[in-house]
Amino acid sequence: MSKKILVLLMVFSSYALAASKPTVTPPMSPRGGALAIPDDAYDGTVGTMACLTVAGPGGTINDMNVDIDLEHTWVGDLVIKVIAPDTTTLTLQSRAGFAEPADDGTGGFGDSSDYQAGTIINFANSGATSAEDAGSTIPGGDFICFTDGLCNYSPAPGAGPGTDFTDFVGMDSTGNWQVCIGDAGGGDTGNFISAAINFDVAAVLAPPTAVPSLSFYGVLLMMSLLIIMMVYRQKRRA
Ligand SMILES: [Ca+2]
Ligand SMILES: [Ca+2]
Repeated sequence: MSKKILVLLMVFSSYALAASKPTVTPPMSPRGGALAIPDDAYDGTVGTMACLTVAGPGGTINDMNVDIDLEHTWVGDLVIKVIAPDTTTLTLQSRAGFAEPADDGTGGFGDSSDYQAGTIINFANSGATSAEDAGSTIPGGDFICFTDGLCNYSPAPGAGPGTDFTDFVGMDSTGNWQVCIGDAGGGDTGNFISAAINFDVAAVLAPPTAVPSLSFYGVLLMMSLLIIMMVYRQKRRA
């Protein structure tokens, strides 16, 4: 192979490598501040919930999960949701231990276990326990995660919107996300301490720089010219 053709192939290979897209996982999103969860206020609307905002990092979502720190008695009162910037909503937990007929905050009691401050509850598709079963293995008044060691839950929307975190796959993560907690039963109260959304997104690529591009037909044309020149030289020597 001539030196010229070798150089041409090396240039072409470098363009092919530059076009590959890496995948990155950005650092954990910042946590918010503590909020009182309005007692017995939940009616299915976001306006009746305590919400914390988390900024999306940008990039297309491959997967995501949510960490929550809250303190509240009687988990059966609570509805927890994550809401995308375009308002796509996934219900993470809906009144554990109570088969609510509708997502409107009416009826039922559910499980009477508690959430304790400082124990981070993770909601992910890989969660070992359904969020509907939170507290089901411990007596009422004992603490979920702290007492039973069960801190990882898969979403259980119940009568609420959404299926699981695949609802967000392929979506642009840019913008303000909300994590919200509502309380649907009187008497038991608590606070929403912090939330983090852990995004796994495809890398946001920098805008292309002014590198000249070689199209397939351009390469073909250059190689054809090169071959014609080599044949012409051979003929002249002969
Ligand atoms: Ca339920
Ligand atoms: Ca309550």
